[in-house]
Formats: sequence, C-alpha cells, structure tokens
Amino acid sequence: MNAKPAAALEPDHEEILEWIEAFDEVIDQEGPGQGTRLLEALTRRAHQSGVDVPVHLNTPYVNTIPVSEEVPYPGDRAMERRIKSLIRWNAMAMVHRQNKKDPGIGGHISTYSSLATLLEVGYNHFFYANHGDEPGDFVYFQGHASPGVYARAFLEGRLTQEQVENYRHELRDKPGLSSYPHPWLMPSFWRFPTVSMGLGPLNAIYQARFMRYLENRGLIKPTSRKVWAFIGDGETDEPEVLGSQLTLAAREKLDNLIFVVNCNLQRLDGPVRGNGKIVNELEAAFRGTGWNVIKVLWGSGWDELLARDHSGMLIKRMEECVDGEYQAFKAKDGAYVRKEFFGKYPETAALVADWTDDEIFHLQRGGLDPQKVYNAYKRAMDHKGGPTVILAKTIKGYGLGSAQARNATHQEKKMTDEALTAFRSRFEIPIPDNAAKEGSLYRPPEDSPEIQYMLERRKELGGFMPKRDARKGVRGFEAPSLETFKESLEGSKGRAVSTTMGFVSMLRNLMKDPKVGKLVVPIIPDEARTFGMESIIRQVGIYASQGQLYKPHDVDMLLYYREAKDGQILEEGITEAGSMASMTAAGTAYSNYRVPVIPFFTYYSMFGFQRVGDLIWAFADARGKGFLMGGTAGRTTLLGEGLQHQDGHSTLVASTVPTCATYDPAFVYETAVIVQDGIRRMYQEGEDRFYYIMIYNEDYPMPEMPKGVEEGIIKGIYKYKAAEGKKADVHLFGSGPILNEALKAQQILSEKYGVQGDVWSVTSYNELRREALAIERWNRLHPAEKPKQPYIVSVLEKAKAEGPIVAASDYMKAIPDQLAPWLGTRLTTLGTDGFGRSDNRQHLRRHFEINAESIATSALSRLARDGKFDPQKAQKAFSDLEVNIEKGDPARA
Ligand SMILES: Cc1ncc(C[n+]2csc(CCOP(=O)(O)OP(=O)(O)O)c2C)c(N)n1
Ligand SMILES: [Mg+2]
Repeated sequence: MNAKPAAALEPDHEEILEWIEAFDEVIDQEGPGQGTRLLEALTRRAHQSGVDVPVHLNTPYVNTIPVSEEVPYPGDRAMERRIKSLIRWNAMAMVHRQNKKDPGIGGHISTYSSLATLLEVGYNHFFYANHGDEPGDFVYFQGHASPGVYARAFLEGRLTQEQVENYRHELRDKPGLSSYPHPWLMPSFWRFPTVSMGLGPLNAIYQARFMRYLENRGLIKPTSRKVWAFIGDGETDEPEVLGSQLTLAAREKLDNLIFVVNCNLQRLDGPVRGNGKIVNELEAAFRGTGWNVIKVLWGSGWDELLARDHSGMLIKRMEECVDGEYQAFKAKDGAYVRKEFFGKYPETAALVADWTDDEIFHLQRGGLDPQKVYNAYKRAMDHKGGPTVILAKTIKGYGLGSAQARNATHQEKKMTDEALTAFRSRFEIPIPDNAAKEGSLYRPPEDSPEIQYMLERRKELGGFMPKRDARKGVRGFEAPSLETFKESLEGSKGRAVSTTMGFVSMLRNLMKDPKVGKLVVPIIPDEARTFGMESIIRQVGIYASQGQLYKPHDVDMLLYYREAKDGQILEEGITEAGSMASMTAAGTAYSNYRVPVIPFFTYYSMFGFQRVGDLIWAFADARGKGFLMGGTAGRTTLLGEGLQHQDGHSTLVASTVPTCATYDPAFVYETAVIVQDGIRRMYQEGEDRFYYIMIYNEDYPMPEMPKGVEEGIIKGIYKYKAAEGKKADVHLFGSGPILNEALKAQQILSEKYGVQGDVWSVTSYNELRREALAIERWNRLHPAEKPKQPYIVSVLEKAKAEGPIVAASDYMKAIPDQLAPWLGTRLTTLGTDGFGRSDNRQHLRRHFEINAESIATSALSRLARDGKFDPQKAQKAFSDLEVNIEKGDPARA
C-alpha cells in the first residue's frame, strides 16, 4: 500500500495521514474486502451523524485494472501488430485513392485509425461468429470506421480487390462497397446500420434485452453471445446514448452487453470536451446508472512511471489536464509533452529526465495498447449481473503524421505523397514509393504468415464477421389464413366499435393461434389503456425479466396488471425511441436469430414518424419487418387533445420510407386483410417490407366484408357503396373514419340535390401511387410498346367511373394529391393541413372542411365548374349546409 499519493493532495493534514495509514493497515492485514466494509460502515455512520457524504462518481484518472491484476496477452503480439498495420494501410489507401480519382467522394480515415486496436483485439480474441452450435456475437461498429472493417475483410479474402477499389462507387458495372454499414446495400455483410450517431448504442441495448426476452420466452436457447457496441465519444452527446435506456440496461442486468467508447477526445469540428474530460463525464454517467465501468487510459509504458510516482504528482498531473491539452500532446511532439505535461512539477519532470523526446512521445494511450485492451475485454466478458462500458482513450488520426490529433483530422481524406510514403514506412508496408504514392492496396500472399494467422484466428472464433444471414423468408413459416381472422371479417353486428378495438381483438385472437401466436410481440410505450389493451395484458402478460415481485393491488380484478418472466408484451414505458429499438430488435429477429417474430408496435401516431423517424429509417435499412400501428390517428378523429397530439401528417412522412407500406383503413375487415397479407408477404414470401397502419378511436358499426374486395384493399382502393340505381355523377373517396363522412355526403347529395355519387374506400394512396409510378416508369422506358395502365386508372375505367372525384381523409391534402398525375383535374382533395385544435369531432371536421357537408359542397362546386350543376344552386348549398365560406383557411389557422 502506498499512502503517498494522498499526501500529495493533502500535504499538511497530519490527522488525515494517520487515518490513511490505519486504513492501509486494515487492507494489508485483512484484504480489500474488509476495506470496502469499513468504508460502508463509516458512510452509514456519517449519514446517521448528519455528516455530508460527498458523492464521487469518478475514480482516479488511471486504468481501472491495476497492472497486478492483468493477465498476459494470449496472442502473437508482433504478428497481430503486423496485421493491424496492413489493415491500417488498406483502410487509408482505400479512402485516399477514391478521393484522388473522384474528388469529394468522401470516406473517413481518422476514426478507424483510432479504433484499430480496439477492433483488432476483438477480432483476434473475442468476437465469436458462433460458439459451436450456438450463434455468435453481435457487433455494432462505429459507422465511420467502415474502411477498416472492409480492409480486414479484404485481407481475409472475403471482399475482392475490385469491390474495395470501387468503395463508394456503388453504381458502377462492378458495384463497390457502401460508404457505411447498410444491410440494405450489403445484405450478407452488415447487420446493423449505425452511422446515424446515437442509434447504434440505443439499438444495441434493446438488442441485448430482446435476446433475453427470446430466451425467457423459450424462443431461443439461453446463449452466452454478447452484444458489442463501438461508440464515438462525440456520439455520446446524442440523447439516444445517455438517455433513460442506460438505466434499463442496468435494471435488466444485461451482462450480455458491452459498450466500448472510443475516447479519441475529438469529434468532427474539434475536441469533445476541450475544457473538461469526456472520460470522467462518461464514467460518472455510467457508474451512476449502475454499469460496470472499465477505464483504459494509459498504455503499458506508463506503468513504470506510475510505479515510480512516489510523490503522487504524476496522477495529480493526469487528473488536472483537460482533454484539449491531451489532444495537443498528441498533435505536437515529445519535447512539447516533456515541457507542458511533465515539466509542470519538478517531481514529474524528474520521472522522464533520462528519457528521449521520442520515448516520451511514444508513451501510448490505453486504447491503443493491445495488452490493456485485452484485459479490459476479458474483464467485461467475465463480468456478471450487469452491462459493462469500456472507456478507451485513443488518438484520432493515429499514425497519420501531421494530421494526427488535429482539429481538422476527421475531414482528412487525402494525403500528400510524403505522408503516404511516411505512413508506408512507419507501418512497414512492403510496397515501393510509387505504389505508396498511388495509395495501392496491399494484400500479402494467401500463404503468408499474416493471412494464415488471421484466418486461423477467425476459424477459432467460428468464422468471419460482420456477417448477416440474407436468406429471405424463414423456412417452414406459414402465414395464418384469412380464416384465422374470421371474427374481424364478420363485422360488429351493429355494435359501435373503433378500428383500434377491432385491431386489439384481432391481435388477441392472433396470439391464440397455435402456430404464430407465440411469435407475436406487442410493443407499447405506456399507452395500453389508451388503446384498450388491458385484456391482452391479462391474457399474455407483460414481459418482466424478474417476474412479478409484488402482489398487484388489482390482482382480484379480471384484467389485473400481470407481469411475468415469460410475458409476451414489451411494455416499454414512455419511450418511443426505446420502443422503436425493441421494434428493430424484434423486426430483424427473422435474420439475426432465425426466429420470425412478428412485432406490433402500437403508439400515438403523432409520436412516431416525426419523433423517431430516423430510427424508422434505420429499421428499413436493416430490412426490418413487422407492423407499426399508428394509434389515435387522425387530426380530427382524435378529439380534444389539440395541436400537439392530433396527427394529420405521419402517413405523408411514412410515404418517404421505401419499404414502408402505409394504410389508412376505414373498417376492421380491411385491417384484417392487410395484416394477414402482410404476414404472408413479409414472413412467408420473404419480402423486405413493413407496415404502417392507422387505427382510430371513433366508434361506429363495422360492416361485414363485402365479397371480392380483398385485392382492392391491398392495392389501395375499392368501390364500397355505389350510387343507388343510377350512374354516378361524382366519386367520393374516403379513408379511415372520414369514409363515413363521404357516405353521409353521398346521401345529402342524392336526397337534397339529386346528384348521384359512388363512395370508394381508399386504403392506401401511397401504395396506389407507388404502383402507378412503377407502371409510368415502364411506359417511359418503352415508348414503342403498348402502354400499361396503373391500377388506379384501370379500376376507375372498369367501373366506368366518370366525372369529378372528391377525396377526403383525416390526413393532409398531399396524401390524395399523390394520385393527381393520373386523376388530373378531376381530383379535388380535402384534408387536414394546419395545426390541430382542441374540440370535438364535429367542430374539428367542420374547421378542417372534411365533414360530410364540406364534401357535398365540394362536389357541387366542382360539378358547377364543369357545367354540370347550376352555379347559383351550388353557391347556395354552402349556406344551406352551413359551410362557412368566410372563415379563415385552416391550413394557416
Ligand atoms: C445523427 C448524426 N449527426 C451528425 C453526423 C455527422 N457526423 C459524422 S461523424 C461525426 C463526428 C463523430 O465523432 P465521434 O463520435 O467522436 O467519432 P470519432 O470519429 O471521433 O471516432 C459527425 C458529427 C452523423 N453521422 N449522425
Ligand atoms: Mg471521437
């Protein structure tokens, strides 16, 4: 035991020194365990005596693992260094040559240069592609480090020279590698899209949690596989990283989760915390939430200096320097470090007095020292009962000569000839000057010791990584037939119900299905009661890894709050981001676990696409499947709640996601047809798509499904109610509950104005548009051939539907406007553009001009303009039907 460091901090305090000596004695004689007990007892005593106990979440600014506890490195250090150098070269060369060839094409060299050791130790010793018959680990890579991941795969022989040389040239005859991890673009390679900062760590936490869910529900065998997430230190500023999910990981005791934060102290523009220390901030945040924190700050060269630091001044100096200084130490040289770091105190200066400047400069950061990194990983692997974060201090742009640790390092993409040859020499790449200057790739022969070592290590660890199972469907999966949804197709027999209630009953029945029932994963962010899902809670229980440790107060009631270890519902609490991360883990399980679970994430539609849109985009990239259920949908159907809650636009945002099929059904049977077909297409046919389906809370009688409408429901439109006995003068398109307004308008028009209208249910403008665009494209590319007809055109033609069309929905006018290219001037759209208001449905629909009266007057107005109706009568209809023509435009109100 060494009491001296404390002496440095408390030089004149005899009493404190005596206490420390006594404490040291206890530890010497009875061991560290007794030391902990003593401190705990003292803390308790202090609390009892009203003495303030300072809360310190930071430990000294040194490595968490003392040298005495380190184990020796198991690999061939020299060989691994050599391999790492080869990867460094190829990663850098790949980016450099591309930018030389195609200026501005981009790519990053400095992130990987800081991360190389952290990844290589993992690749050589920790990342299992599979454990015997068990599946392997999941690794979330820092997106900007992808050149390093590619360079390794190139050396392993997994990627061809051509692919690498076409890095960021994906659209060439021989397509190259994608910029970042994108399963959409490289489906057999990347599993997890991470490059939108913050999403990787969030998804990793929920992935680790979902792994436990699958185990506890008996859907996979318990596994020792780990989830590794590599995160930038700058990235930790994203709320998704240090948000509430950190406590979830600790609460759920996720010892299958390891975060590695690459603390290179820099982000894009400059230092992450120039005036402070990012490691200390993160240590406090993670320790405060109950994570196991392992700091890897100093390389082995420092061990000897720390051992000789009898004055404690070296640790003091380490503590007091801020990150801006640490960055400068690595941007400058040994003389600078001697002067500015060691030179501050005579004691520290003396420690390196007989060292050369070079020796000082080569004192390494912990995250670049394989010995230190190996020990941290090993300890993380062995840790039980909770997640681990490794805070590894590195250097941004390590080895890039004059670009190392500069503020502009992140944007470095090209190097000068001198820098290239220097890099080549430093990392001992056996290529001549001219090849180095060109940034030529270099792969040693297949039988070289380097390649053989790499291959042997990966063989030992079960194969290559990253790797994604790109098989489409899951063999043997059979979607439930429409018959399974019988109850939903039969209508409500006159009872007024909402499409949300109908959906909940459907879900309940689906979960009873002997085949797919257990695969359903309902996900809810604290809105189960809003959606009337209490019965499901009782039926299948809420997933709780610890079971239910209390007797719920409502246990005597039929629908009590049931939590269970094998509960099926993921009740996420108030976190749409966390819920979407669960959705992502579940929606990609068909590939990651080969278990085709079917998630239904049901939430307030307003808090989906606009709140967690980026997560949804990444979900699509990851080829996620499943159902997003937009609850309390519609700007006027959700009454009372007002501007922040009433959603009239999420379907528009949803239309921007290429694999998302958006539906706005009016009746429960429509929802059933869409869900059944969705399950078949996604899981049986293996289509890469997911669904966004609106569900509303307005009650009305649900009709029985008419015959022969299935195709129309799925494609997006069918005639629901024809004009009685006569040919229609107008066509009224309605979606969701606004279909009822169209039906009322049909009646008004016929009864009061002798105008006949057909009513159509449009379940998806977006699907209709997509199909039409695809047809248009074909027509455009084949001018000499007979043009094909989009579905929307052929449906109307077949029905001989002529005359104006008035389309109304509870969403923005831009939704039906999507069909304007094919419906031309026939189309009048009514929608809910503008901010919502708190009021009841009647007033809201009048305000947004989508009520029956507005639809009817729009039809008359349009007929009048076409010369098919008397304009004066049309004008009068507005006052007769109380449609105020003087009020302001709701779009701007
Ligand atoms: C959500 C999001 N915002 C901004 C960016 C742009 N961006 C790319 S890298 C980067 C800096 C990353 O710094 P850090 O996380 O410290 O990683 P490093 O490269 O230093 O390892 C930024 C801001 C992004 N990719 N995603
Ligand atoms: Mg950084």
